Amino acid sequence: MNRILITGAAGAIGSTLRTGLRGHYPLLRFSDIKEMLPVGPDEELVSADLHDYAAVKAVMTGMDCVVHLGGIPREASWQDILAANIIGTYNVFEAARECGVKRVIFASSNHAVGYHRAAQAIGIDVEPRPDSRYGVSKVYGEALGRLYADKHGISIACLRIGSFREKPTDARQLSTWISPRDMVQLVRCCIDAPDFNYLTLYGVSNNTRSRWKNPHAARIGYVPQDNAEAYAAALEQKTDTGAAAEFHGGAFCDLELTNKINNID
Ligand code: 15L
Repeated sequence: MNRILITGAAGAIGSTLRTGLRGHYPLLRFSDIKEMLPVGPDEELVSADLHDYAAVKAVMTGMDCVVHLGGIPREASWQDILAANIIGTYNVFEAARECGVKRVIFASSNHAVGYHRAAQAIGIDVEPRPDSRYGVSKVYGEALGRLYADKHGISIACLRIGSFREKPTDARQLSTWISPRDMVQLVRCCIDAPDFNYLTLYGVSNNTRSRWKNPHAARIGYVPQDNAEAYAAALEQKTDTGAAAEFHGGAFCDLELTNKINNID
């Protein structure tokens, strides 16, 4: 993989990858609708609205691999999720197919499986249990990835990213945190790994309290270096209550909740 496109490159993860991937690939093309830092060597900056198929196809042309971070990274209205995460993600996979891209790395989220009980450690094969419209858009993106892997032979990695932060900020993140340097390593492993058809990975650091089993990490050589436990003393008391405490998805599970927690099996 020599020519890498990053969508949503102006966001938090995209900006970290811009620094972290620099110098490792002959061409890095960064796309966003937002303004980005000035261009560096071996970098191209392009503006593309993911909702506009022609624009997505134009930025995809000539690429070997796409890291698709673009879209809304939190809960939002259906109209906004539809435009950015549903239509935008379809445009990315379809343009990848049309342009002969070999691999797509899709930024999914733990919120695709957020309504599993936190008391239960989960692996990659649990049923989808989205905790939000945002989570539904990530389940959909994973399903699209599976379709494009099976039907069109594009190599796909879906990253169920946990809490990407400089440092963990609350008790939940003692299990869900992924550090910037582990995020860079994870994406590099996905880009560099030899052929694979379809992989699901949790995007999480080497946290002692992690509740996510990550069997495909070894498959791509991902060995996270950071552990949120180093911050435990300061954060252990910063716990959630209600649904946010009960389920993997944390606060997303409380948003707009009208059901009773006990009714969720
Ligand atoms: C996500 O998917 C969000 O993009 C991020 O802002 C965090 O809220 C994270 O999940 C999390 O679960 O902590």
